[in-house]
Amino acid sequence: PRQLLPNLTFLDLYPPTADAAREVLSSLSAATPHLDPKYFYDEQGSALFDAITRTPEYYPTRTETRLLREHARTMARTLDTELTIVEPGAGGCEKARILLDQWQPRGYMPLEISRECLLDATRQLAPQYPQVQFQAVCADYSQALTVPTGHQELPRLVFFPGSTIGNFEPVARRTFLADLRQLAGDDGFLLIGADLHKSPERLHQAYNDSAGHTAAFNLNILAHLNRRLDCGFDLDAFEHQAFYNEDQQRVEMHLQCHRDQHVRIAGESLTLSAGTRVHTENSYKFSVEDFSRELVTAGFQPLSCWLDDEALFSVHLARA
Ligand code: AVJ
Repeated sequence: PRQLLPNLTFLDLYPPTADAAREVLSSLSAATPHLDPKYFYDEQGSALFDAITRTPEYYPTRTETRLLREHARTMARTLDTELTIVEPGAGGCEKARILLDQWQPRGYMPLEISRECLLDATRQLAPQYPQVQFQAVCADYSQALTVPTGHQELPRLVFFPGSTIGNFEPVARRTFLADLRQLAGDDGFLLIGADLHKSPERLHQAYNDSAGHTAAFNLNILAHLNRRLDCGFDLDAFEHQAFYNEDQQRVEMHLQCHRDQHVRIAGESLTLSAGTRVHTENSYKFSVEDFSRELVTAGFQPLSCWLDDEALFSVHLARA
């Protein structure tokens, strides 16, 4: 790791471009062409996601933020120990700020795939919390959920807000939650956000905001691949689609292709014909009971769960 500030180290495990190219080629060539949602998040994508979180229609971020603010002290009393916070997919670390303010943890380790975003955020944060040791790790946490370990190890609290867990399909979710349990260690904790079932209309609006930020965010996945892998997608040939899939209890996002696209990825050419739909994201919705059961299955003991008045969103605290 590089020492960037007295209390900030930076470890770069950004995945090699060649690996990304092979992965993208194979997922776009599959029977159901798809892309991993992690490709949404380059510098531009993180900025677009930020814009989404400020739209009136997208309730999750502001609801969860309010829950964290309101209950952080109660959480700290329940935890009753010194901690290091580990946050896979930390983005701009906005939510961690709430915990840093109210908990005074000894360490904070954000893992984030967007290097610019991670560096900007931690360079800002570290001087503001001189008593906290910051270990920034640029990594694709979906590849390997391992983190550097130090000597005097404190119990870890794994922080996984935002209902990012909703991106995983049920089987992958079970594995991932078990990985989070490993990451937490035997004396650790998990603080995780899970978006709740609600009316399809409300969900539809949240993923089809009138300002068009969600559409821009969805299309940016191709812009990102153009910038990073020089694929040559024509963004004008694609259209944003988002809808609630009642059977699967998830919001799906797709990019509908209206014109034949000849692109080049990992040295191979690939044609996406007009009418092809590229599946870019699932966002599963949960009930408190089902989600708590999934935590138990992964080896956690649920401690508390907080909901807003409208029961839009849930925040779960569990121990290993
Ligand atoms: C960051 C994955 C939780 O699923 O709601 C927002 C991403 N996609 N609008 C979500 C997203 C479209 C978001 N997560």
